[in-house]
Amino acid sequence: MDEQQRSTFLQSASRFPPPKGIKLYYGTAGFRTDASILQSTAFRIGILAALRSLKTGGAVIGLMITASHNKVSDNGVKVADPGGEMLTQDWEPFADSIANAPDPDSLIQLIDEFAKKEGIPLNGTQAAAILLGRDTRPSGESLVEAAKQGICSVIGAIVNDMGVVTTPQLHWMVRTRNKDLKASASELDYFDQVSTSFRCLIDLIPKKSYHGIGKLIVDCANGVGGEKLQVLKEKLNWLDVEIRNTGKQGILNEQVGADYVQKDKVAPQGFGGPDVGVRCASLDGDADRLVYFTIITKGNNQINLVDGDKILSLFALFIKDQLSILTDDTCEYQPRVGVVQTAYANGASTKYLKYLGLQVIFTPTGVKYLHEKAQEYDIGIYFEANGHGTILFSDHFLCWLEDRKSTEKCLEKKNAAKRLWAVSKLINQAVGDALSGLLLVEAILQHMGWSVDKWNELYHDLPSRQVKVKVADRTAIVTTNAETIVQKPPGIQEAITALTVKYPQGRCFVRPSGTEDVVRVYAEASTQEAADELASCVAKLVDQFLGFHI
Ligand code: G16
Repeated sequence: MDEQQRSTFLQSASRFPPPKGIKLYYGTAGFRTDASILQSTAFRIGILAALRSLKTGGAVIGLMITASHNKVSDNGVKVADPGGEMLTQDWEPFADSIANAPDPDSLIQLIDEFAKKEGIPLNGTQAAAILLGRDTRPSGESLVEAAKQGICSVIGAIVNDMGVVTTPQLHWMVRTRNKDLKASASELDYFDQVSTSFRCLIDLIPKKSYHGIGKLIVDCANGVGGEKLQVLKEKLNWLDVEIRNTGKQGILNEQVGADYVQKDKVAPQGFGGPDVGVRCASLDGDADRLVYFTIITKGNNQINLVDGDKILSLFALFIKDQLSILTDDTCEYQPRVGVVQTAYANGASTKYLKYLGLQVIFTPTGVKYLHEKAQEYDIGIYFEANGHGTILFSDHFLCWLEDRKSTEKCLEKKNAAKRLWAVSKLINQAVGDALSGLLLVEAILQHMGWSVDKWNELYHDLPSRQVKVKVADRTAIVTTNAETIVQKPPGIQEAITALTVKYPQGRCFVRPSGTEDVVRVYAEASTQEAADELASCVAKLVDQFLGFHI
């Protein structure tokens, strides 16, 4: 690094001292913790984003300030790589080390060493471009400012602040700017693309199977999704959607949103008796997760949950149907379809997907792992049970599809090709996106003429329960085998297995959360009582091994 760069770093870094006595980790989805201690992290990850752009030949890199489903007082910093996907895992150790560097001198030394090792020019000869976005958290503005100072301390880096956007919108803009070389790919372009492709799918519904499927009510977690869904509603002239929990009154993610609905299996605040039987959906705080539900009876908040596994199954079924119209055994090219899940996937969903003849692969929790796996297929569909997921299409498949779309003589086949093409444009191929996912669910339900109940009947979930346990140090838990087995501390896995085998169809695992300071426990069994009991016994076990009393 040259002298000018060194002194610029020195000056700006001294304004952002790291919090004392706290170790920061790059977790499941970037850094996430109480917003009050994140200023130095935002600044330093701003530098990292600029370095990443330099390393990738000046590609646009995204930096999002969000803590997604976490409570409003938390915030977070995550980086989007040139394809719009999460930052390459190779750079996570560097992110950890610069976030924890105790002073400006050690920070600059780490940057210098890393830049040399990676061959990153730090002499102002190359330009770097960063897109910045944030969710609606009150702490977002000052963290964006800190990130900007980090970015601009790298000589030659240019920052473009997109303001308040959903996380998937920012990832989409990064991907589109790099992939389609659309220098200006903006939020407006995002809305245009998803609404046009949604309309295209609706126009392709064979008239005989077209049924109105009634009203949809969407809980927006009091986050950014509310105002963005309103834009889509107006663009689509879509009168049958009611938007609730837009943040004008309630608190972000507090008893609202996809995480609350999926984990607690209850209706969010603002929903009640009059909504019984109506198709409802929940987004999370930054609109990267989506689940559906219906309220069962008046007078309590019990729901039928239609989670990420069911969304995955619906998408997989639709894609499989369209592919079977388009190809037969004589076809030279047989696209490879892969489905990616995590240990949280309900056992019944995996069984159903295998029954459809699909290949199912498991990865650890975190879209960074699922996305990477899904990229290995012509069509890779990934979803976490919590509603985070998307569909990826290979370039090779899209070329083939484009050709079929224009040359196909048979109308039915041509339309199947057009549908798959529209799906590839509607779905956000950068990352899981609640808004584009919701439009795809709505289009498929209309295509099938299905109610939400009919959709929910695809298979019956095994009863399950998730609980969180506060422990002294969650990193003491080390897992393996896509997080299904605990390696450390010794003895705990044997104890979990001994409890699990007592329950018919029992399955249970524990893992440290990468976004909250807790250990998560998941249990499945043949009855709800059994799943609840197993989860609670294993939670006690975790507390015995790792609780504060030790
Ligand atoms: C993030 C990740 C998801 C992950 C979730 C929970 O979601 O993007 O892939 O499933 O955290 O992670 P953990 O169980 O490690 O806390 P979000 O919506 O919060 O960004």
